[in-house]
Order: sequence, then structure tokens, then C-alpha cells
Amino acid sequence: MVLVSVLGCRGEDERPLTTLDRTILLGEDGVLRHGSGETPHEVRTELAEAEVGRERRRRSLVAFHHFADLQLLDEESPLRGEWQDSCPTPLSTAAFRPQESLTVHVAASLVRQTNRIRHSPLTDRPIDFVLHTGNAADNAQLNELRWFIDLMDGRQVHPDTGGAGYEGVQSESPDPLYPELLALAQLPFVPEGVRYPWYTALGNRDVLAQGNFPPNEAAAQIAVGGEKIIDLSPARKEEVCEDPSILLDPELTQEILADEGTEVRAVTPDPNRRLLSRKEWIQELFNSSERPGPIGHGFTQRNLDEDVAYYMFEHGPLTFIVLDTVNPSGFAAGSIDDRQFKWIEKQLRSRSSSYYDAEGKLVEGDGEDRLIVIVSHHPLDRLNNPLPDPSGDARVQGPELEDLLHRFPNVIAHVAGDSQANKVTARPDPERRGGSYWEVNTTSPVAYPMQSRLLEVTDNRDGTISLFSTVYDLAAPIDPRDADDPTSGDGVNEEELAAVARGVAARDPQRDPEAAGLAVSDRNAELLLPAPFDLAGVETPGRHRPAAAAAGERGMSRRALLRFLFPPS
Ligand SMILES: [Ca+2]
Ligand SMILES: [Ca+2]
Ligand SMILES: [Ca+2]
Repeated sequence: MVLVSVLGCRGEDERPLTTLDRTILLGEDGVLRHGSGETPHEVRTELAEAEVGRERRRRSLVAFHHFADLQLLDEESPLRGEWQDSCPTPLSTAAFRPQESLTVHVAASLVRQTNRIRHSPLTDRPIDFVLHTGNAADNAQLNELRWFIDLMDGRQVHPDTGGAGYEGVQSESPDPLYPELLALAQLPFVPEGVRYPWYTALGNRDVLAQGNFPPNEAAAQIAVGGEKIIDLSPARKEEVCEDPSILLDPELTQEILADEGTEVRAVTPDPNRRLLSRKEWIQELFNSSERPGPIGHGFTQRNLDEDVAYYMFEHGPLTFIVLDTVNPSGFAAGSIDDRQFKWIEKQLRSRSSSYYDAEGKLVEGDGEDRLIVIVSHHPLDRLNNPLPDPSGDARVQGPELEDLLHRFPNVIAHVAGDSQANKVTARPDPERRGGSYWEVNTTSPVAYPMQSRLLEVTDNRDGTISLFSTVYDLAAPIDPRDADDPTSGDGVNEEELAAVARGVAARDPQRDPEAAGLAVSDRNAELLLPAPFDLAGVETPGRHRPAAAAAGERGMSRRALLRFLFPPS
């Protein structure tokens, strides 16, 4: 029976689905080759023992794809800071990447692979949804967010911004076998679109310029303006490289532009590079196709009314609590405001029949028990942003959040992005009260190895549950010449461009050698933990059905869109 379903889900082609089947290896010569699969899942027992025979007993409660940091990037934007790459100690390795004109093509290939993985490779459960943990955009720009929404919805994407053709900082193609690459990367194409309902969280790059700076008037003007900073004067650069926080000063950006030593290039202005406020960002998520939905992608009218970017959604016996960890005062690292922190505790309490109060006393509550997954852009160790709230109030950081989660045994996992590396960390309850959980960080397709992760929760029917993690590569083949175009009517083989991008990324000397994860168990693992309550009476959930759409603007239906793009002749 399993064999039939495996063949069934592969459908039209026999290519491997996940890194359980086949891996990609990067040779010292910079050439990509196939390696054998990393199977079976490594069993991690830091939090619970593995009982014999559970593979025969287990039942699946949910299976979902985790996307982290798609970071779709307008490489022609005047607001980018590629010059930061040449600081003696680069401020970040993210200021410039040689494959950066191809982020939308790479993301399209990731979506395609996600669509191919329609069932859990373990239990055959149909995939329930996709969860993106923030940083859909690179530079808080409207056009970048539109690419994300349209890419997920399968609507035409226009990567060309400003004037017609490429106006970025690269003087030639990063791949000599594709000399026209930078021009090809600007052509509009129709991506496949994701086949599952999708949810998203807010990341720092969604609403902070360069992921760091609150969109003040000066930054907002540069974004839609016609002047791009190519380099700073040596003296100014030394100053900024030493202490990048001075860039938070809105006056300084104007000063730098006025400075005679600043190298500036003219670019064509583009109003679609407008910077988004948090509220505008949420509003835009309602401008999306009805299918696969849900409308708002987790956000509801409440988020617009209250201007808050945290929410939750339910699936069977599980609740997903999606946080907003962006500090509106600036900096890439995260934190949580006090109001949200109180909201989290309230949600946890109402979903726990017992928990521990702040003093460590056991409280028998009247909440109905649910399995709880925390979702946020920043992982625990990156919730270390020291800046107070714009209102002056202190913000909650990682250690306080971890203490809170340990007080609620129903929390089973924390799923996060931002790290751009595959990592799985046991978070044992220091008080040994049963408040242990797993933290899962997933790498980003913006850099090599361009992977994503499938997560599944099973009830092992022996007092334990397992969280299965399975990592997969892009659908694109390692040799671009083998790439077939999933949407051949649009004249752009986005799959081929994605394959080129991965090859370029693999040869980038600034790539993070740890991005794939240090161990197999950071990728393909079974993560055991004690079931926090008796699951015997819990029904096996059917396929995920998002809650009824909230108020908000409705986008075009897929059928209407197809008629619009390909009118019957
Ligand atoms: Ca472009
Ligand atoms: Ca252009
Ligand atoms: Ca195509």
C-alpha cells in the first residue's frame, strides 16, 4: 500500500523528492554532484526515550512545509547597501550575493518542489499547509512583497524594476556560461504557485529597510528616488563600518548623499519600491487569490484594527501561535513587546488544563488541552535586540520567552527562520516539569544550499509524540541544461535560472559552510518528546481547512487570472 502511494505521489516524474532519497554534494572543485540519501531519520532522544514499535503505532496529526526567508530581492533598488560588503569586517554577508538577481526564480523552484512533495514520506498524510516564517522581502519594499504573494499564488511576476533591463551593481553575469543572465532575470514569468493554504509571519526585512532601519523619511525617499549609493568616502566608510548603528540617524543618510566623497549612480525611479509600514504590509496580504488562501494568510481584520502582526490558527488538536518578533525601533535582531507577551501567555493558559505560574506553582486551569507550536521569524538566540520600544518601554527578549514556554508543557515546538542555517535544538525544561520542547530553524533559499523543510507531528500512541523533520532541495536539477520549464507558455525557463543561481551560490566564497546544518540530525531527524496530555481521545485531523475568510479585499480567482493571462483566442 505504501509503495502504491509513493508511486502515486511522484506522478509524472521519478525524480527524488527529499534528501532522504538523494542529496547534493559540493566538491572542492566547486562542482555539484549527487550523493546518497540521508535515511532513515536520526532519532533524537534528548527529551524522551524512543519506544519500540512506534512506527507501527504512530498516526499523523499534521504535516506542513516550512519556508524560511525567501527574501525576494529588488537587486536594482537604490536603497540597497552592497558597499557594506567591502567593510574590513563585512557588516553582513547578506549585503551582496552574486546570485541575487535570481531570488524569485529560486523561490519558484522551491515552490515547485513543495508541490511535488504532496504526501508525507513517512505516513503518506497529505500535506496540510505551508508556513513561511518571515523575510518574504529583502528591503521592506512593496514590489518585493508583491513578488512573494504573486509567486505563492501563481500569478505573473515582474522582476524588472526601475528602467527596462538590469540596472544593478554587477558589471557582468556571475556565470560565464550564461552571459545574458542579468537580462534574462528581468523578464516576467508565471510561476507554478503553491498548491496548499499558506501562512506567513512578519520578519525584520519585511518592514525595516535593509532589515535594520525603520523606514524614516530619508530612507523612504531614497527607495523611490533616482540616486543609488555605490560607495562611501573612505573616512565615512571607516566610521560606518566601525559602528553601523549611526545609520539609524535619519539625518545621516541625507548627509552621506550630500557628501562629495560619496559615489552615487543614477537609477530610474520606481514608485513600486515604496517602503511598507507594518499595517500596509498586513493589508497587502489580503490582496491575494482566494485559492489556495486563506485570505489574509493568517492575518485577520483584528490585525488591521489593532495594528498588530501576531495571530494564531488551529489545526486538529494543534494551535499555531505566530509571533511578531520585529523591533520597530530597528536592528535585525528580534524582541517582543509587552502587550504581545501578555497575549501569548493568555493564549497558552486557555489551551492548558494545567501549567506553572511565574513562581513555579502548579495551576489547575480550565483550558482545553491543545498541542502548541510557536512560530516566529527570529529563533530564541536572536531575540536579543536591546533597543527599547519606540514608546520607550523595554521589550521582552529570548530568555524571558523561553521561561514562559517552559511553564506550559503543551508547547511542543518553536519553528523559526532568520538563522539561514538548518538547526534543531532541544530546549529541555530546566525545572524538569515536562515543559521541554524542540526548536527548529530552517535555512533560506537565498543562499546555498537553497533548502527547505517538511515537518510532521505524530502521536506514537505510547505516551510520546514525534516531530519529524525532512529537508529537501529545489526542484531544479544540478545541471541547468537538464531543467524543464514548469510554465512553458511564458517564454522564461525559471527552473533553468534557479539551477544557474544554485551553481553560482555554491561557488560564492562568502557562503556559510554551516547553512546546511552541522549534522544530519539538524536536517532529517525524529524528535521525540513526552505527550503533554493523553491523546487517546483526540480525533485524527482531516486535511487542513483554514478558518472562514476574514473581512478584507479579495484578489482575483485563479480561473479569472488564467483567463486574463491567457485569453481564449
Ligand atoms: Ca530586477
Ligand atoms: Ca530594471
Ligand atoms: Ca516558465
